[in-house]
Amino acid sequence: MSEQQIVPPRCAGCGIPLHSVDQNQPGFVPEASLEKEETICQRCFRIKHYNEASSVTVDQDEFLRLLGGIASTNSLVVHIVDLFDFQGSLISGLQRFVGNNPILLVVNKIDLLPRITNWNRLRNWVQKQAREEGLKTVDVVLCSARRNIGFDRVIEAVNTYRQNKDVYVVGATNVGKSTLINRLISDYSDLKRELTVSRYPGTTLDAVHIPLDDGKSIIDTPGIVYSWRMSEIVPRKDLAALLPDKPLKPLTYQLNEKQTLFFGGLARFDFVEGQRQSFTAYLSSGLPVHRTKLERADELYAEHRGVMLSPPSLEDLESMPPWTRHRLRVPPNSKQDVFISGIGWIQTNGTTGSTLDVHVPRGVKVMLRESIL
Ligand SMILES: Nc1nc2c(ncn2[C@@H]2O[C@H](COP(=O)(O)OP(=O)(O)OP(=O)(O)O)[C@@H](O)[C@H]2O)c(=O)[nH]1
Ligand SMILES: [Mg+2]
Repeated sequence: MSEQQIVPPRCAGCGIPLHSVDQNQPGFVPEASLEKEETICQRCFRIKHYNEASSVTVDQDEFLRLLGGIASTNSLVVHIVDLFDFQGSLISGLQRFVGNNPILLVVNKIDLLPRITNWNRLRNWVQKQAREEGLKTVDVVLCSARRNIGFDRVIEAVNTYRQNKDVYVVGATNVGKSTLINRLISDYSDLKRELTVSRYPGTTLDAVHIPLDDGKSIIDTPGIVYSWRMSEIVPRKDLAALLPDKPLKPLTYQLNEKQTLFFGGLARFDFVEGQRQSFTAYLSSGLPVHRTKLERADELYAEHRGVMLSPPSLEDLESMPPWTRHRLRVPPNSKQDVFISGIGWIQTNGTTGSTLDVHVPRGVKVMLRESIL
């Protein structure tokens, strides 16, 4: 008890220690608010009320210490992954950090997939992908925290595996950890409390312990920053165009070999070799697609980048890493996705195989995967 009195109070929205010393430091609150309960810091206030983009980044070593500390606890680990950026947001080495604690994999943002999705098939796909990445889980649940879809199953699974333990919610930035916990709080306790959520990655700054009625806690954690995610690389003002808000509308392109698609100015997709076939792109509708001949692609980019081929805008081009090329070979008779972290994916439909080049800012994860749909 006495220990609690000497630690500084923390922001109820993002977990940062509160102070009233310097307005420009995260955690600032006017002195009068310091003594109140459930205070939120000025930054959280601005995110909540003005949708402001926060520019604080969490020290990753600090974060890994927090994650590694879970190994010595007896808890349930809920790992949240963003379905739109599955391979970008999965923490494949999570088991190493959390020791013997069970991991429940919650796949969030399923509202972004077309309504006609075969959910059983998708769940099997998730299980297989997680296994391939070396992640052992006790169960897999699909949900949409924001749209309140599949939440009965989330609660049922948490109840089943929690067994009077604490619950750590972990994941990459922006996958919806805080949104999901806000829903859990309203189901598990009478607390009138709301964690800060925002469209920008890096909202939660430190662990936030939320007491449950049985004396245990749900713990929100800051998101891990993966530099291979496009959402960590693009300027913040372009995130709205990049991150989908509504169900993805598949766009189908009949392409001959030697044709190219540009996805804004963020990625370029070359159909280098193969028989004429269709490709189905699942992207945010905020990202304009331009089609051209492969032989004209370099020229088109040089002429129109930052303007017709945007985001990013001209003034932000400088801050982006240069593009690198990934060569992919799709085997015959296989339905695969070209996955580009943060952009979405392009489904291949050909029966004869193909050779593809994908150009993206250096570091962004690009891979072929078994088709999600
Ligand atoms: N489409 C969709 N968006 C969601 C869903 N859940 C959360 N989001 C959105 O994802 C964004 C990030 O949500 P947060 O809850 O702040 O994510 P977080 O994982 O806590 O992020 P950090 O604190 O930065 O690690 C917000 O814009 C949410 O509205 C969902 O089920 N579907
Ligand atoms: Mg958060």
